[in-house]
Parts: sequence; structure tokens; C-alpha cells
Amino acid sequence: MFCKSVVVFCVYLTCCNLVSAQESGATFSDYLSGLKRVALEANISPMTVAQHFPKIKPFKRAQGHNSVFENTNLEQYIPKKVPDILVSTGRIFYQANEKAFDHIATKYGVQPRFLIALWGLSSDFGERQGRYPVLSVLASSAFEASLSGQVDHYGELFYIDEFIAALKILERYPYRFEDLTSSQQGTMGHMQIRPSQFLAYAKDGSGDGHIDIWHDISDAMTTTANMLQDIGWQSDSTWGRQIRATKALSADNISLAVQKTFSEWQQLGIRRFEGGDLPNRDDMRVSLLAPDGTDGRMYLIYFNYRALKRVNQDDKYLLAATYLSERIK
Ligand SMILES: [Ca+2]
Repeated sequence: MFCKSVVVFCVYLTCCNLVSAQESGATFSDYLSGLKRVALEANISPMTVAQHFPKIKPFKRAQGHNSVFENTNLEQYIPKKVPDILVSTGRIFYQANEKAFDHIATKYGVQPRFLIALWGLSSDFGERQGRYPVLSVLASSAFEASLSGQVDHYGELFYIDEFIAALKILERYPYRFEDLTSSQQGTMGHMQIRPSQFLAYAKDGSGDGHIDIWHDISDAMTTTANMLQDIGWQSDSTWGRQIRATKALSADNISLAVQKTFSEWQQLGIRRFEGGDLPNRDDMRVSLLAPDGTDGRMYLIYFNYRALKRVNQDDKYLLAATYLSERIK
């Protein structure tokens, strides 16, 4: 359990992860002092720290921006998240840039419809990227998490790692502080990737010698394709399929940890959504996903869905993305 009573910034550092603790009443400025020390310990140069830390300001996340999606089930969420205009815009962008998307698909083995769906859903095709300084967003998010004592699962450690990654981007690439803009969640550019993902996978897709995931969709999309390829994306496979159950299902079977062949699922009463038998093949092991329980939409998910989970953990979001990918093709 996170202890708040120790001296300000008692720092425990492991592989750039750290646990910090604060006295109650510590300010954002106090917290930044601690982050500065953490950055130096993570081998960020004193010059980078001196150059960028003075520009970091507390960032207050807007409340209620996602309220329209709160407490919605998939039946409500997917049509709201994927209105027809998003589908038609995706088709138009695909047709207008088919050659470029097909080139990325050939090189990285990721079908364009998935990249276009992630683009549409993550930033409304680049229109809603967020224009907040990523260092301010991430430092503030880490500070807020430290106050609430949340360390794991998008807690303080997560945001500090991303903060350090953003500083490394500034050290390795010729960006200015204000060039690194993000959403309120600290995700950046057309495809809304995290700084750590940028460090690992950023690519110059347009071939102009410069990586610009904020203004150049080719760079942004190539970066995400590179990430999915590295995770093991299967170019000859899809993400999964919506299914229906003809018998009551044991709750034990509804887990990504449970993987069975189509035949095994067939025996348990799972059928295609339209009612037909599942594919007659036993060379894949797939899992049952039911975010709204067995009364809601249910899916069999394949390896590529697991790859998408590395990009974004939110099942509802990903199921909206896969739905959009089906509508675009
Ligand atoms: Ca470029």
C-alpha cells in the first residue's frame, strides 16, 4: 500500500519506475522538484531538465468530457462512438489515399481498415488530437495519482514512465517543448500514441527525413503499423467475430485467459451471430469476450484483438474500432 506519511519524495527507483510519496499538502511545485531528480536519475541530461522543466505547468483535466459514454452498454456505446459520418469519412479517406495505405499494409502486414479505424476513433481523423503540452499533462497526471495513492494501472508509475519517455523524445528528436502536444490523457498525434510507444516505434512514413505524428498521417500511421507488426499482427487474419450463445455459459469460460478451438466453442453452444456454425477449423485458439455479460454483445476474439489490447486496453473502445474496421472494408 502506498504510504503518504514519509518524507516528501522518498524515491524508490527500479528500471525507470519509481514510487514516490508525499506529505499531505505538498504542492505541484514540490512534486516537480521530485520529478526533476527522477529525470536526472533516469539519465535525462541536466541541460534538457533545465530547458524544459520551467515550462511545465499544472494541467487540470476537464471534467465530464466522456460523460456521454458513461454507464453505456455496447448496444448504446458503439452507435454513439461510431456514427455513420465516421464510417463515410473513413471510406473517403481510404479511397483518397488507397495507394499510400496499401503500401503501409504491404510493408508492415496490417490491413488498412484497422489503421483507418484506429485513426478515426482515436482522433476523429486528426481533428481531435488535443493540443496540451504533453509534459504538463503527464506531470500533472502523475501528481494527481500520487495524491490519490494510485500507483498501478494508469497510476503514478504509469504517468512517470511516460513523462520520462516524453523527455527522452525531446533529447533524441529536434522538437521544441510546445511541439509535443497531447490529449488530456497524454496520447499524441493522429493515432494518439503514448510517448513510450513513440520511442519504441516512431517511423518516418513520408520519407522526408522527419517524424511528425501530429501533422503527417503517413508518419503516424506507419508508426502504429510498425507497433502492430512488432507485436505480431497477423496479416492474413481478422480480429474476431460477434457470436451468440445457444446454451447457458459457465462464467469460467468468459476470460481472455481461456483459449479454445472453434470446435470446442461449437460444442459449448457458441454459433456465429447470424446463427450458423463456427468456422470448421481447429488451428486457432480463441477466447470469449463479453464486456456486458452474457446478456450483452459477445465475441470470439483472435490473436489480432490481443495485439490491439497492447495499443489500448479498453475493450469497449476496441470493439468500436473493430466495428468501424468492418464497416470500412
Ligand atoms: Ca515524415
